[in-house]
Order: sequence, then C-alpha cells, then structure tokens
Amino acid sequence: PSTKPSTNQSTTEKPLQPCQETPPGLVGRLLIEFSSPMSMERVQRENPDVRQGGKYSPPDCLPRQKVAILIPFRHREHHLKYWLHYLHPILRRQKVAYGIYIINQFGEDTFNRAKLLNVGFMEALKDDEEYDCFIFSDVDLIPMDDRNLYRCYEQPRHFAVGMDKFGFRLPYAGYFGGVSGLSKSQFLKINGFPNEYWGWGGEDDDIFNRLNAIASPWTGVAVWGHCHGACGTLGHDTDLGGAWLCSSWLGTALFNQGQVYFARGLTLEVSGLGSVPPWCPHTDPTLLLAPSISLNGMKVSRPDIRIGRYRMIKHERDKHNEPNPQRFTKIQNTKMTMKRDGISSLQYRLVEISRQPMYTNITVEIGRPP
Ligand code: UDH
Repeated sequence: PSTKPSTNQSTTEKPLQPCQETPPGLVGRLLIEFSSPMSMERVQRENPDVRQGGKYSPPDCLPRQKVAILIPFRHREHHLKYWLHYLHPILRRQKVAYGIYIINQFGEDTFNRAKLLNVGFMEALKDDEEYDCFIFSDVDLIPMDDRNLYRCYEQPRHFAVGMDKFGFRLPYAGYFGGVSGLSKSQFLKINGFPNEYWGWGGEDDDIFNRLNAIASPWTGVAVWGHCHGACGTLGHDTDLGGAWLCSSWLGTALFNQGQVYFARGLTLEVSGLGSVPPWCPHTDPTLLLAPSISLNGMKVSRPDIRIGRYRMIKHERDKHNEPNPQRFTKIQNTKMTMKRDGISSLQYRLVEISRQPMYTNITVEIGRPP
C-alpha cells in the first residue's frame, strides 16, 4: 500500500496587503538633467513592467488609490521622453496604481490647457471607472524628490511648489500651476476646470479660485463673533470672498481691520487673536471659535518646500499659446462663471485614442476661441 503525498501545498499565495502609507523604497533627492539624449526605446527597455497604455500597478501590495496622470500636450515629443524616463521609475517606487494619459490638442488653433485637462478627466474615467485620483502635470516638469508623493490627499494638492525657474520658491501664495492633483469628488465639486481660457495663463488661478469659492464660509461655518454696532468695512480675504462688513451679531464671522480670520478646511486659523481693536471696543475674541466647526470647504495642501522641488525643461514659448490678455479680467469672475463653465459644459470631438507602450494618447479637437 502506498501513502499518497499530501496535496496541501505550503506555497499557497498570501493575499496582498495594502501598500504602506510611506513607500519603503523611496530614495529622496534625485539628479535630474536633460543633456543626455533620450529615446522612447530606452524608456521602454528600462520600464518593462509598465503595461500597454502606460499603466502600472504594484505587484507586491494593494495600492490605496488609482491615479490617472493627465498631461496637456501638443508638439512636445522631446519633453515627453524625458518625462516618461523620469516619472515611471518614481511612480513605481511610490507604489501607486496609475495610468498616463497624453491629451493631445488636434490642429493648430490656440492652445487650451485647462480644457484639455477636462477632456482627460472624462476620457480617463471612460477608460477605467475606478480612477479616484487625477494628477494634472505639465509635460516639462520633473520632480526632484520621490518623497513628493503623486497621489490625492484630503485637500486638493499642489505639487510643484519649488520650480527651478522661480528660484525653488512659490512665486505667489495662490499659485496652483505646473502639477496639481484632485480626487474625483474634489474635481466634481468645483465643476472641473474652466474651458474658456485660450492661450497662456490664468487657468491655474481660476482653478485656485474655484477651490476657494468652495471654502466659502456661508456653508456651515460655525464661526461667529460679537461686535456691537457697525465697525466698518473689514479684513479683505480672498479665501472668504472679499471685504466684509462687521455689523452686530452677524452670527457667521467677525473680521477686524488688519486681522483676518481664515476658515480653511476643517480647522480654523485665527490670526491676531487677542488684540481687540480700539475702534470696536465690544469685540469679544473669545467668542470667535465655536466648539464644533463643520466646514466642508477646501484648502490647498502642499509638500514641504524642500521636497516639492522641480526641474523644468527649458523651452521657448510655443506657437499658438501666446499670453491671453483676457486672463486678468476673467480670474476676477470665477465665482460667477464656474457654475456654467466647467466639466458640465465641456464639448469636444475625439479624434483618436492610441495605446502606446508607455502612455495612452488621446487626440482631441476642442474648438477655438470665440
Ligand atoms: N503645452 C504643450 N504644447 C504647447 C503649449 C503647451 O504641450 O504648444 C503644454 C505642456 O504640457 C506645457 C504646458 O502645456 O508644459 C504649459 O505650457 P507652457 O510650458 O508654455 O507654460 P510655461 O508657463 O511656459 O511653462 C511659458 C513660456 C515660457 C517662455 C520662456 C521663453 N524663454
């Protein structure tokens, strides 16, 4: 009589564990340079795990998010090779599940970055409805540190805080250009991006304004103050929608001249608390913080300036992307225009979708300025 060998295998596969919050294989600062020539063959050779269409998922853990990376594009093949060369390995180390989408504007009419990104959002979701995070990146911006994690956060994310061309500093507090990221729900909350910025500039400020418009304290802010009598026109704060009049018992917010009370996200930052202005003697600063603040607003989050560094591939201004002279007036009106101009009003004609080994190319006709 023979004894049957056990069929129990000791090598049964273990279920994958969720990827760690901080990926273990990051290397930190990176050397980024654009002097050695780059070829798509090399990028392909060096990234064999990337699937057709520029998709990747970590093999050894369950990624927490599915990220679509959207790049507005026209005639920048040279930059794209460097972008793919640097970004695929970085994203792999960051343990994200991702897909790269090049949103290529068809024809030679005026370029429209934000509209292309709206198209990217729609088309990426058509390709895979599981995307829950969208990162919008210029093709010429390469992060210099892989701790700048390309994923979505509780609040809208601005990644490109320290670009070399701005001396590795934020050029101004409300800058939201270069590389940014929004979850699906954050994106939809602001009705996506504007479609009506043709040519260079302004669209990133419009997006920043959209985010701040949602931070409007009128929705559920439990901030209130006590101020007898009319105290004049007070603190100007773009976060809260401009200058407000502090009359008696507004029940919503109290502003003191020169002092601004920021209602941001779920926390309330109060500056200048404690110095009751003499012109409003009945102000009681202790009343400013109500115990339960329920704000569903948004606040831009950013990486540390030492980590959010970027190199930009130098280039001349592109043809058909001249500075848009209307941009200054337009960004004054975001609050009015954002409801009608955005993902809800987006129209385009798909020309072609082609799956390349390192990215998915979406060529689209988006019209021209009126
Ligand atoms: N883009 C294209 N093709 C174009 C225009 C823009 O692909 O024809 C995309 C690309 O992803 C680019 C992004 O849109 O990274 C932003 O456009 P941009 O690079 O022109 O904007 P940036 O502010 O440069 O980076 C402005 C021109 C600087 C001229 C400097 C001359 N020394």
